[in-house]
Amino acid sequence: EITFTLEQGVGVITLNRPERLNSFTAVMHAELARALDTLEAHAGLRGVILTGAGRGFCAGQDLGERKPAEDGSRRDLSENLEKLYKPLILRLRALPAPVVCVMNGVAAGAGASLVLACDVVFAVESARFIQAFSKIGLLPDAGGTWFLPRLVGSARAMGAALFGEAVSARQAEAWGLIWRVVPDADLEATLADARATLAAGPTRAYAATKTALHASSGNTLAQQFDLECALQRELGYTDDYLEGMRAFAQKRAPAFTGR
Ligand code: LHQ
Repeated sequence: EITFTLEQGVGVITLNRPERLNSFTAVMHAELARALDTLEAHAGLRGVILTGAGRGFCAGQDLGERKPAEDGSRRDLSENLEKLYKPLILRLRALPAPVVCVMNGVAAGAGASLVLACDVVFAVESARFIQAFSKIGLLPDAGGTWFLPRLVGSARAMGAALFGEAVSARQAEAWGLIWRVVPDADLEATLADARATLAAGPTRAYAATKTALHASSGNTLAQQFDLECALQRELGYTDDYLEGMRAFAQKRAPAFTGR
């Protein structure tokens, strides 16, 4: 239910259940977990791209798979969240390389949370976000209540979460929910560019940047300085820093190796 490639250090995960707008099933979660095993074990990892097949990115939990039993009995939803969604989101956040989402269409429910867990998000103009949870009597999960207020502030987070109206890609860009909107026709080119950028990037600097930016919301300014010092000290010894400085002096583009 996904396709996964890993070339030149860049993993590309494509959610691939287009007839159900790539909504999450237990099988899809298992396949994603296996892809993450591979990515985590790859010493030369330089980035990951997440996208979807067809007209949707991800419509959240497959509601067919999680519906209440026919006899009306209730069920514990936390198990699914704890065992499947929590490791997925935390593992993506912890990867020592950028995770770029190329959002090819609508993201709803936990699908929207998945987008927001990525480090950089490009979205095609026709894409939209739907905090679909309230429509089925739930709260935003899979990290949604953590990501939303941090990205757009509590007023917008509340409005989007409570009323569940679609937020267009343009609106999402204007709010700072995503990095950039691209024309629908540029989907493939955006993916190819992201792939090339990640494959040629200063991967250790990227990883340190990701670590520091993610840590900032829980740190004081003084603690963040300490973290920057520790990370910059390490980067000062990398091949890529040496190469970056040489390239600057020689007025040429750097050829980073990710080391
Ligand atoms: C779907 C789905 C879907 C199955 C579209 N499942 N088939 C929840 C519970 C348990 C524990 C953990 O956490 C969660 C977290 C969650 O993610 S809750 C939120 C779940 N997601 C939703 O409520 C979104 C449901 N989908 C929609 O509202 C719409 O499909 C959107 C607005 C995403 C797209 O609308 P349209 O572009 O009009 O497409 P469509 O509705 O016609 O969908 C196309 C097909 O995909 C359709 O099937 P059909 O056989 O009629 O062609 C849908 O039934 C199916 N589909 N989402 N989540």
